[in-house]
Amino acid sequence: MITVYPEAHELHRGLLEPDGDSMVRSAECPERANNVVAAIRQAGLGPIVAPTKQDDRRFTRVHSPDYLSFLGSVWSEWRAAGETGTNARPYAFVGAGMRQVAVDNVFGRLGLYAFDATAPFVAGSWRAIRSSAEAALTAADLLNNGERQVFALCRPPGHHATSDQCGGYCYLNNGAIAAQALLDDGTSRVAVLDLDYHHGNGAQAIFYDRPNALTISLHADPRHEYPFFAGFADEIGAGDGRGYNLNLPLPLGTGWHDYERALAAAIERILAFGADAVVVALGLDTYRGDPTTHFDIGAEDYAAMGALVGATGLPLLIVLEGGYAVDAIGANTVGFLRALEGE
Ligand code: SP5
Ligand code: ZN
Repeated sequence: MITVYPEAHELHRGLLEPDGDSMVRSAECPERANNVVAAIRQAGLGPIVAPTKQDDRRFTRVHSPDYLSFLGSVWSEWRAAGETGTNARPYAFVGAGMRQVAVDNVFGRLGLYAFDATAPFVAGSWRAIRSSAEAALTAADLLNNGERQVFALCRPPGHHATSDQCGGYCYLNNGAIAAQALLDDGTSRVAVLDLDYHHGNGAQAIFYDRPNALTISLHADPRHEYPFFAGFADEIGAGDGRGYNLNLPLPLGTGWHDYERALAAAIERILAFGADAVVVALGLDTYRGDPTTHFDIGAEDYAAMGALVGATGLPLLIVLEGGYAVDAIGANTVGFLRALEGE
């Protein structure tokens, strides 16, 4: 299996997140992707290639042009405003009844284009963000050229990003951009299967009214877990897309036995839909050793998970999402990917 690895991810470093009264090192750190690529190399999983340069137009199939331009300029605008820190982040958001308007002030725009405070910008962020999405697009092109399974080792992750907002460590929705590219280049029906611990609110929102993109997410129940305000079972799609979004919220503490049943239901729906390709948003934060989450999936279960997904026999584009047990993320990812190929 080919891995597309955007080494520019390392420029997105030194990220901070709020914890209690302090700002601490973000759980979303460069060591995550470094450990995954090292494990893939060590396992001899296949070639590791760099992403190819991509035109903005492939991003704006999913994201608004004004949001894309914000991502490219926010760091320098924030510095130009006299800020001297290392992490640019919003402190004000658009509340209910307020104006959703792109104002001149950079803090206003930071708040407009974000839904939470955990997607900060550092000096190198934009190059890393762009490169991560380019990895997903490169993987889509490889799939279109006949590869059956491709892994986009994306960092930063993407599945929380909507058409015009960052949040949850995500900026561009790598998986949705790849799914749209597949549709644009000849795939009739694409499924996005989100296996991250957190609800895949980004792809859900982006494809909510579309019947040719089936979005499915298995995740911790939003009544108890981030992102809190999306991911409920009654979100089924709208308009022409009604019936083409499936949320499978699971209780905190869910282990492989119950996860497997939900995954089997998801796969059944994908096959009934008649998907021509599947984008898998692979989060390794379902792992029982993850320091930020509350599922009970063991290291050995990732092989069973991969085998179930691989048994669909469909072309698969795997994008990396979360996973914060830095020392285990490599082995867990390789466990999943190896089993996909039916090894
Ligand atoms: C891609 C992905 O997995 N994003 C997950 C984002 C979840 N963010 C949770 C942030 C938790 C903040 N820490 C709260 C500390 C309370 N003591
Ligand atoms: Zn997650």
